[in-house]
Amino acid sequence: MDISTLRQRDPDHWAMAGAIRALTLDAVVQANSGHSGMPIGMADVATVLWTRHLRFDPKAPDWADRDRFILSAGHGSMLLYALLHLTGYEDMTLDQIRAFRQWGASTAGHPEFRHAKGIDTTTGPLGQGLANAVGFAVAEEALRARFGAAICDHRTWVVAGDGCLMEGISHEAIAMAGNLKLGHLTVFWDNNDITIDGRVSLTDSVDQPARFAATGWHVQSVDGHDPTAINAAIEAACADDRPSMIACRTHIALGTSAQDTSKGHGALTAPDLVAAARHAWNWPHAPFEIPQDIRAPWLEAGRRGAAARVEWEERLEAAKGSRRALFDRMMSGEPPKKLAATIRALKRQASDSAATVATRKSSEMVLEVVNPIMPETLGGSADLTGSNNTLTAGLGVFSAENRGGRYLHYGIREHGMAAAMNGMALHGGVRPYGGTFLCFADYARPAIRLSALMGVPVTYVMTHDSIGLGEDGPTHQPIEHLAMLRATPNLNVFRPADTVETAEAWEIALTSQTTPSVLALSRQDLPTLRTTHRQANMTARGGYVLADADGRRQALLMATGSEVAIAMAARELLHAQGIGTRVVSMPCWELFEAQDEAWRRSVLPAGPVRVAVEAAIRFGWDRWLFGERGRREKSGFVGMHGFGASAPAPVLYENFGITPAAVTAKVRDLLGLSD
Ligand SMILES: Cc1ncc(C[n+]2csc(CCOP(=O)(O)OP(=O)(O)O)c2C)c(N)n1
Ligand SMILES: [Mg+2]
Repeated sequence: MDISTLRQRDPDHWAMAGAIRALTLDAVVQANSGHSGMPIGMADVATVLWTRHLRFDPKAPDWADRDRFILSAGHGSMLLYALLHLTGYEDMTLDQIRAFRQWGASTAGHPEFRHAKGIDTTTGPLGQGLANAVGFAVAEEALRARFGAAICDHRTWVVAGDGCLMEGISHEAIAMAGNLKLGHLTVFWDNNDITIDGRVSLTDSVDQPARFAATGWHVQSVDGHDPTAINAAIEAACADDRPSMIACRTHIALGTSAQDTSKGHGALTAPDLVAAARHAWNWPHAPFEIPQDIRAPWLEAGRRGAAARVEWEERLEAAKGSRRALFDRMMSGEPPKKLAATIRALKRQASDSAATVATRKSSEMVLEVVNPIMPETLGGSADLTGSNNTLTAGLGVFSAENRGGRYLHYGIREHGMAAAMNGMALHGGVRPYGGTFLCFADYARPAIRLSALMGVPVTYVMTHDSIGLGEDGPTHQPIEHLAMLRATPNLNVFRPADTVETAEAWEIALTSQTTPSVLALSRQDLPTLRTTHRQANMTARGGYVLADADGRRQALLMATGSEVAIAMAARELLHAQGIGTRVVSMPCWELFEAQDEAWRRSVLPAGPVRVAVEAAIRFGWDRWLFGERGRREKSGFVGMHGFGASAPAPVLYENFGITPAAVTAKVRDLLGLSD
């Protein structure tokens, strides 16, 4: 690639793109780490998009109807930071760019949601941003269907690298987008033929344009350094009603001695390389200096969207009362006021009827009353609708033909579903929930982690939560999954024992603003244990006394979900033997941990022997088997010690020794009583 030809082809464009390249080089040199090559290679595409097409207003960065720009190739974070700075986002100061990758700076190694305005999602784990974008585009379509194009009509743009497209999640994402005909979604593929280990051909010979075309996308290929061609491709993408992929042939680390090599991927810091690159780019300015005549058109680009934003505000202002109020409430993420009363009514009814019901069914009962009063919910399942009980009457199916539908058939794509739900939640205005089997949390794990890291209120409906699912056997029986999920910071893992706790867990999930939730739900029927109605949401306490000891308290049983009933039966047996036993239901460890110590001590007082009962591995239970401040209580665990097996559930519980009799024996043993 002859740099001087590029420089002369469109000098004004070249200078503006040069500002991105120079800021990238300077920030990486300053940090002595980072990724120089990708922003340098994609600077031309980004310049054309941000100066001519992207609908945004740095003065109103939260504008609901703005376009979303997703840097799926998150290692190229300086591309985004440079764009935000150049176009005038107030919190993306030059000082922040100078502090690239340093403690406390908003300019983290990879873009992090909430660090600065204009960072619409956290990226870095390759492929996630691309799949988030599917969710953004779904949310946009859903809100447009509800509120009309006058209120919601924007686009989602993605920059994806070779890595994003190689990751398996990309296939789930593009297949969903193609099937759903998400025409407001455009992906720029940074087709530079380089990854860390070398040329892409080392590992991959996929015909990417053909792959996208095969999944229903509109596909174009352009020279990624030709602003005219890029512009024409963007216009064609906007004119097509399919999602668009623009393969941008680019040169990683363009104009440096590392160009077109994997060396160009990482931090370019060698002084001679840096000096030579600046010379080749014709960028004589001091580090971090953007001359006024180059900054001015960038700031002008940043002002392009202001008029559209003001017009949009006027249209929103003109929208009639209740519609306007609903839009505002949905965008705020606040649940409707009616939610609390609705949940309470269901709890009362569940306590009164005291039915025996699987908690996956309880969850459906909750959704049946919640979905009609929360038009923001977007439900779905990864092809397990009838098992996850996630579809309620009247939701309608979201599809290419029906944007008003509120249920997504995600297909067998747990990872894509989870990442898309992140995108929906990040977009705002919708509240996603999606189902699969708890065991397949593994397939969704990278995106669940990002829900937690970003703090977005996605709800994972994960049924078939133990060996209690029975005959499907050990491949389907989660054993270590609760521990994995509980180990994840900022994730509420609920394992409710009955319909009442399920309703309470849903209430917390649906009111959460910054914490995602997992609902671990049983396949098998469970008795109602909360038979006396209590207004208070006891699940919000994380753990509470379900039934106290008769007489002197000698034993304390802790359990979750389906095993709470086993603990209650053990309590009966122990009481018959004169052993006073308290049962503590612990539907959410994270919320229990968040209570003050006084609450935890009152629920789990020192003294009695402790036994935890859960049809999963012990990992993590020691936190509760020990007393507060590490005091050792006499304690034991009744649960799983290895993988499950294929057999009817009662047979499994019997053979794996998770029974009232086994709990009783454990307590007696701890008390030093012989059988
Ligand atoms: C899931 C995941 N795996 C591995 C990495 C580490 N990683 C960061 S960038 C990269 C190479 C990506 O290649 P490409 O997308 O072509 O980026 P380019 O080298 O062109 O900038 C890898 C393997 C990652 N960030 N995420
Ligand atoms: Mg590459």
